[in-house]
Amino acid sequence: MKLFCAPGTLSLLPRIVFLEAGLAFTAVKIDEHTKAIEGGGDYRTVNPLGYVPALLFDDGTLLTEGAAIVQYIADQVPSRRLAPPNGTIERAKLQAWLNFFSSEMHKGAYGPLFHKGISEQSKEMFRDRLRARYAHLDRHLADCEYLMGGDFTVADANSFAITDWAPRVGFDLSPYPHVLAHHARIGRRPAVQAAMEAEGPIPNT
Ligand SMILES: N[C@@H](CCC(=O)N[C@@H](CS)C(=O)NCC(=O)O)C(=O)O
Repeated sequence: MKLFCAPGTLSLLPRIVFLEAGLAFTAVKIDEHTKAIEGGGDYRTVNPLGYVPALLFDDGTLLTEGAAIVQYIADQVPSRRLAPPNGTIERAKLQAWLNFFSSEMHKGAYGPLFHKGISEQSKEMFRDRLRARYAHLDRHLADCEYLMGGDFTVADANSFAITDWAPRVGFDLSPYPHVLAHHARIGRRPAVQAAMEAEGPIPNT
């Protein structure tokens, strides 16, 4: 299995989950902007959508979307309890968090903040959106160590991966102490530290 990655992106999420799961995979680095694959080739020939993460199976099957990839990995090793069993309300709640991070936080707020062409006025609108979403997350984390309660799951890894972008877009997390504590807690996990190290430094763009 090949996991296509780029430093500073959402590929940190499945990389963390692979390490938490203890499953073997091969990471393939790409340049997020030029789409060049390290070692040669154009990433768009693998994933026409051009974005990471993507998981390429040995039989040629391609799985895109971080939320789908991490659930697939979690389901390979149920003993690690990285996601509740399929078909349960707990699993649906986990999916609600993954969708929240993907749509409300990533695409609906962080993504536009990374774009250089967007006006400061528009950026403030996206920061407002992040403030409302982080206030919700902070209230939830006031009562639990992990998003799903007592166990670390792929949802915690998702929160970590995207919250790590806050300083890069000048978003102040200090009004959200429970989010900050959660971020620090997840960041201390050996798998998370190893994944960050392996993703490598974020290139200047
Ligand atoms: N819907 C995708 C979005 C992935 C995504 O936006 N990845 C960004 C990096 S965080 C990317 O590769 N952007 C480059 C591009 O869209 O060309 C997912 O949730 O996995």
